[in-house]
Amino acid sequence: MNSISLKNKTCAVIPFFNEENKIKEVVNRSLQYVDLVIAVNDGSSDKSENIISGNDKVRLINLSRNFGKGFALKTGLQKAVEYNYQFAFTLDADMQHPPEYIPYFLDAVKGNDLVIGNRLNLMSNMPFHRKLSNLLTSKILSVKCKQKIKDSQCGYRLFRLSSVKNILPDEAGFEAESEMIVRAALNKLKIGFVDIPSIYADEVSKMKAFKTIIGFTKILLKKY
Ligand SMILES: Nc1nc2c(ncn2[C@@H]2O[C@H](COP(=O)(O)OP(=O)(O)OP(=O)(O)O)[C@@H](O)[C@H]2O)c(=O)[nH]1
Ligand SMILES: [Mg+2]
Repeated sequence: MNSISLKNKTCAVIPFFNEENKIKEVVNRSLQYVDLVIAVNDGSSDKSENIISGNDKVRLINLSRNFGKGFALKTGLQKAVEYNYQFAFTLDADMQHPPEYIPYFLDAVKGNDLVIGNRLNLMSNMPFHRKLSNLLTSKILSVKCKQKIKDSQCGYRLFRLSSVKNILPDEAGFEAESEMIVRAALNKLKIGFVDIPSIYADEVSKMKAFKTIIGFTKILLKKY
């Protein structure tokens, strides 16, 4: 086992795909709050791989090709479990998830197994089509999970790693984030939420609407 593992509690898993403009800032700002960043490069074809390098505080995992955000998240979370961390954050690498909110998540994890960022109370900066898709998918997943899921698509999350094993996703794409919520509800994990702002700047969304709708439908129909 890695020598850094046993003395530390909290790490951040940051999957990234072609984020050369933002990845360094996300990693450095996260390191103000966590003991280790596990950065998962999902087959980026830009310069992002060369922009961050592995060291005592950063584990860089280079996947052999682009597998999808879900697969990269699962790889990073499994690594966090292997390193014996107690908690793992997941943050997007496009700077939409300000690491400065990490302390609020750590507060909210008391009594919860999973804490999810909720952007839907502070939506003024969110593009209209994103407001619509986030509200709709959150309503649908709330019905599926038989509990209020305030923001089902937010990737800013805090996982209690002792209970993460049963909720790791099978799906490789963006739909994995919905799948983990369904699995958490089925496994009776406690899910909490923390209000965070919606941040949209110059980043270009990598989400493909058709593929995402198909993926989400698959999560709803899947046998668990
Ligand atoms: N590992 C991995 N990450 C990805 C992939 N595509 C996107 N991402 C990352 O997932 C995060 C979210 O991607 P976005 O395209 O911004 O999707 P989103 O934030 O859900 O959607 P927007 O609201 O449009 O920004 C970013 O940090 C991306 O780098 C991928 O194929 N693999
Ligand atoms: Mg984004």
